[in-house]
Amino acid sequence: MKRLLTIAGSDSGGGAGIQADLKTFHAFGCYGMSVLTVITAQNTQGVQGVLDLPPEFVALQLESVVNDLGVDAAKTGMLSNAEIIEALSKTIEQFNIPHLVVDPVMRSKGGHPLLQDDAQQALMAKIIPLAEVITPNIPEAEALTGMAIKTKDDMREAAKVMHNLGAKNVLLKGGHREEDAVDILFDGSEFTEYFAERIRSKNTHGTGCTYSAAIAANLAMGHQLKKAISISKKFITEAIRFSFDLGKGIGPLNHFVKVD
Ligand code: PXL
Repeated sequence: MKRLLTIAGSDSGGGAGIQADLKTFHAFGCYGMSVLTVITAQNTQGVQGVLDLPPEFVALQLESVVNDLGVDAAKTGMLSNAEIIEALSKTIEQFNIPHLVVDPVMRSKGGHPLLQDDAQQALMAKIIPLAEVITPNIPEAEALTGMAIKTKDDMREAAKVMHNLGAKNVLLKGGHREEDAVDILFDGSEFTEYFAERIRSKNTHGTGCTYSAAIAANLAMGHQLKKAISISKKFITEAIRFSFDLGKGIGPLNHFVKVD
């Protein structure tokens, strides 16, 4: 059984963060492990509080997991501050974690900041260069590149700029654009596009977390990146299609869906 690790924040509401990642690993038949960076007090209506864990304790969790169980692939989600990023980057490098998927999480769906402003530089300098693939959405890509991204050409240009930050591959997700929700992968030489029908649902909490966790799981299972992304895209599309109303706000995806 493949051993999957999420390095991310806890969402007490169970829809995003560590909880979404573990549900996704499970859906793909993988063994899930977690390194918590922060604990959020959160529900479908928003984030009521964030408690950052001490950076050395974040790194200690990673050491504990790697030293005993081992890791076949990992993903990062909410990293919150520069000190946590610094501590993690050292440990990730030291242990040579394979198949690292970096979701450069910056804000919750409701707009709550999940990465401190001064931590973006650390994310770019210390974590993104370690990634096999990064999975920014449009607002995150705009923050990482300083560009305004409106058209598909803008997306391609931004993907190139982000590739120069040192990630081996960049998957720029188009879900925030109004027209076609196409995602674009840039591997340093060519572009690949991923289409999916746009499903209108208010229950999309944890979509980015679930997508990046699914990519990590499929990489661990031996799929090439392009295949890992197409399977994962199908998975989130179905998970959104069968998402459900829970709580009064943005409800969760359905992680029980099956894709082949
Ligand atoms: O979807 C980004 C995200 C990541 N991690 C945690 C979150 C959220 C969004 O709410 O709460 C812990």
